[in-house]
Amino acid sequence: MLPALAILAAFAGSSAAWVLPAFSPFGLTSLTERALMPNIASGCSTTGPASCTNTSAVANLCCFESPGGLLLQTQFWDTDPPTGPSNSWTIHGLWPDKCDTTFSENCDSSRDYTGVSSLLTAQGASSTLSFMETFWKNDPDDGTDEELWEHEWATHGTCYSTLKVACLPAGSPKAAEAVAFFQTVVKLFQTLPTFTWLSNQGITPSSSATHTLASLTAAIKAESGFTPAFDCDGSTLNGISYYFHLIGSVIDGTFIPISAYSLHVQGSRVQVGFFRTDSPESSTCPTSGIKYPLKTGSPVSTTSTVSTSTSSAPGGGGTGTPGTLPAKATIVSSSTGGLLSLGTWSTQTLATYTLSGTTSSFTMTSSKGNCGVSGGQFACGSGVSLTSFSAVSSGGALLLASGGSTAWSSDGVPSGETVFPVFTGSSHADDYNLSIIST
Ligand SMILES: *[C@@H]1O[C@H](CO)[C@@H](O)[C@H](O)[C@H]1NC(C)=O
Ligand SMILES: CC(=O)N[C@H]1CO[C@H](CO)[C@@H](O)[C@@H]1O
Repeated sequence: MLPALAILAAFAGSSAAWVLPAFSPFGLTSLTERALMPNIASGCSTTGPASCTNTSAVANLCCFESPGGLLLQTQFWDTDPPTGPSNSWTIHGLWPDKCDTTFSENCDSSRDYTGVSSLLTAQGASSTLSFMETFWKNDPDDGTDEELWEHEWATHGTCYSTLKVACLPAGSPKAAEAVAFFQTVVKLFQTLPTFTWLSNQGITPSSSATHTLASLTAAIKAESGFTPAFDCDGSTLNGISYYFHLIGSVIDGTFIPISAYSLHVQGSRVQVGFFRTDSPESSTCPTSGIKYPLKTGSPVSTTSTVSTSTSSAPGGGGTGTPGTLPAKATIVSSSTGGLLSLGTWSTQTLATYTLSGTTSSFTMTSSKGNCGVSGGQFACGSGVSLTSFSAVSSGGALLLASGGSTAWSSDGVPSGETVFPVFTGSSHADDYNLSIIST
């Protein structure tokens, strides 16, 4: 079996964390880790502000994706003609939307590279290439896979500020940034097993069943913790987009999942706003009667097991593997933003927390002091007494729990300078989960 298939199998069978430093692919075997390691390093810090969440201008756009800081990992479900394995969605691309959901395309024709497969092979990324050959498929009526890869790079890849040639280490080979792009897209896709997530929630392809948009959306949210946008051709499901902000560079930064809502078609692209309430999503699909057709062809094996060793991956970041408590983490809300050092909920640059203990019982501190829950409110500071927390693996995320509950809530949703205290339970107006993201 190809190593690449084994990697997917490892994902399909387990709930690997899907918020990961691009360098740290979810506890793969060391051999695979080496094979998928980017060839170049950005040198960027992993603790800066996430794209689209900064409150003042950030100068170094090699380490801060801008203006395209709203990243969409898009996938296809192509059945007519079928492409890729019968039990996996396939990669469409990774698109940089601006924070207001508009976007640019075809940003630098001088870097419209051809011969992607040769570039990947020449630059030591042949395992990325073999994965792409199975999972990044063009509609044969539209052209070859190579043509789709070239198109995705030229149309979207050239628009990333963090992938400009001037951002690369001196002496990088020509097109090294495109090689890094393909490696990152593959690694991110491997954390987003749409077929398995839907199947885990009882939604499998069928020639007769129909689904509501709400049930499809709820299924992915239950598995991943976040709301994607579905795409349809008429009433037939054919695509999905997962939304991210990015800390650092596309080369080796950390993708922070966010939820999407309120979609409408603009040209062939989807427009999206940010998910702030639990109201139903809209997308390019109708609200009901959605078909998820069978795909003919061969399945990829999901029975083989690959070590899900939780040893820290090279490249600085932890793996974020559920079951392992990171020593340093940011705490990210499933709604928007995350926690500051005083323990308040904010969309500003998140604090780094120090965690000690195990997933079943640990304590937290921030730069302000001890963290704890008192009178139902979470806070950190010099006068705060430590209380014990636990971490619950859910749908690929590691959720912060107090008293065994992963529910948290506040009296409002933060924006700009406005922050809100964080309470245990869901009794306040806006409730959310808090993911522990290794830094
Ligand atoms: C965030 O940083 C980018 C890049 O410097 C800048 O264009 C944008 O205006 C900043 N956003 C805010 C709200 O200051
Ligand atoms: C608001 C929210 O997403 N709440 C979820 C937090 O996690 C628990 C269990 O993992 C879910 O049951 C809640 O719906």
